[in-house]
Amino acid sequence: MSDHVLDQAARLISGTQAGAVPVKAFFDEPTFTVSYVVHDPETRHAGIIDSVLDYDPASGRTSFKSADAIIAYVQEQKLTVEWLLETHAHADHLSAAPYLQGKLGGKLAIGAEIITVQNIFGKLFNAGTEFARDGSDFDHLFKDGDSFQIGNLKAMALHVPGHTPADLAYVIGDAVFCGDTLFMPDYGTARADFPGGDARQLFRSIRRLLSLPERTRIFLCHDYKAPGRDRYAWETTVSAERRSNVHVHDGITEDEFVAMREARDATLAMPRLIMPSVQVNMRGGHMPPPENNGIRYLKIPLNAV
Ligand SMILES: N[C@@H](CCC(=O)N[C@@H](CS)C(=O)NCC(=O)O)C(=O)O
Ligand SMILES: [Fe+2]
Repeated sequence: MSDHVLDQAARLISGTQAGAVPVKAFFDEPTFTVSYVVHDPETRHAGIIDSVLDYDPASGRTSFKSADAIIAYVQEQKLTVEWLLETHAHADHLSAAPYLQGKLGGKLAIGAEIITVQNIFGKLFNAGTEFARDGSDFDHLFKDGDSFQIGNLKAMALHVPGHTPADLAYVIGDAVFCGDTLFMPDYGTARADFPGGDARQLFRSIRRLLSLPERTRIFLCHDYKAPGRDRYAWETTVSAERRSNVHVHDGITEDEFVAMREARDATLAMPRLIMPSVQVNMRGGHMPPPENNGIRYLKIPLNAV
């Protein structure tokens, strides 16, 4: 089946010199999340991908050490932030995008299917009518194949649903920020059992990414290490994933993947921060409105997930 969007992404990657796009990673060990700053060396315009707001669930306190490290890098490198890009509404950490936007500017973007996710979680958290569920908590919604620029750098959004309905991968030069689809070859793939998740869709999204040029650099959203590996890692290539990803290397069929993924997902506990994360991230990282005492609260639905 021809896939014009993917052909266009492949051309973008092939037309970028290897290593020409600087990518800086920030690893948050409490949530195993990797955030990135990617920039155009000519204009020094930048994008920040999947930032983390520090959150202590015991005290209900938010803090900014992780986000401030990104701000320090942006300032030291004299970058102008053009985009705050979310690969999806994360279920394991709160997004720092609104905090970063307040300090650095930039447009906050996510996939257009976020509206589906907002409806699912808006219902679960019984959000009031102040929660619009139309994507307006974000500045921009990307659809599959949408092009954009970071300075003079060419970039594209690819819709890669499965982990959640709204997942995007961002192709920026020869770098692909794949969100929660692939993990390191020795760890495998993301889970597909969150509300709206689908293992079959995830397989198709992953195989689509793996048909990009072999040398494509892939930057992951998480690393949990893997049995026998004692260091975190978050950068791989299409070639390495096709050769050796334990869940989806070349030759694994869709049915084999789905059976494996569903069996494995049945053994996984919910992420430690799922409840705070989804009710904040469905609002683009904004906190729920304050109650009449001026305090903002997060809810926990009992026996509902
Ligand atoms: N232990 C982690 C697990 C987080 C988790 O479930 N991560 C998702 C991505 S949001 C995943 O795909 N995990 C795959 C796995 O744990 O094998 C936590 O509590 O935060
Ligand atoms: Fe995720």
